[in-house]
Amino acid sequence: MKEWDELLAPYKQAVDELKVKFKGIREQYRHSPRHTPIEFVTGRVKPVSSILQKAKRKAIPIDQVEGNITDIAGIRIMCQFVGDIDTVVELIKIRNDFRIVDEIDYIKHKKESGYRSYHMVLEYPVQTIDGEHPVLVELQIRTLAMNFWATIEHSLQYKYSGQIPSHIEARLHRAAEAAFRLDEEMSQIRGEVREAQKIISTTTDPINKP
Ligand code: 0O2
Repeated sequence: MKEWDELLAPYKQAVDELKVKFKGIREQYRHSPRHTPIEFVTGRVKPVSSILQKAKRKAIPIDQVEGNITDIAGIRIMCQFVGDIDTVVELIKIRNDFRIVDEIDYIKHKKESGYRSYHMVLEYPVQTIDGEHPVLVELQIRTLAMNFWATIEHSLQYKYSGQIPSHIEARLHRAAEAAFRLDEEMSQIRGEVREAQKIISTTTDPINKP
């Protein structure tokens, strides 16, 4: 079996390249009068300890993690509004620099924990000195409110080693619903928010100043 550094190198390259590409989409919107559906982009390669834990939990032999663990490379795209998620999904679907191999809508079908996000698994061709090396990348698209909830819940999962006490779990469920209501409320006043943001960007951006 390859050394971890060697195995993870193309995943790191995929994350670096995709971050540049998705940030590029955001920049293109910034230079157009249209609202940008992408607020910010993050990415990471899963730490070896987490890969080993997941492989153990899913009974995947270590030499078969590639192809069986789909989130070794992960990209997260955060959006202001729920409707922006559909726009990002459409933007992803018209691209031809990767292939979509799986799609899971955890927004329409939230997870039992209360987790919401739109997941896609991409097969991304990394160009290496030995030729093309396709790797799987998990793309998570979510609103800022969904991201806030998922980040907090993730740290609690970590703190309690996956066994969150039931009274905290119940509060997390209520918090997930509150985050969803916040997204719904914001969507209702989306037009107002966008107009305000347009005014701010034209008065604070020196390029657009008269
Ligand atoms: P990390 O630290 O985010 O990298 P699973 O069996 O559910 O663990 P699976 O079947 O590979 O994972 O896919 P799934 O359900 O799409 O989950 C993959 C990732 O989605 C997780 O990665 C999380 O990032 C996110 N996610 C899924 N469910 C939840 C949830 O209930 N709460 C939070 N906070 N995030 C979730 P990892 O492996 O947890 O690691």
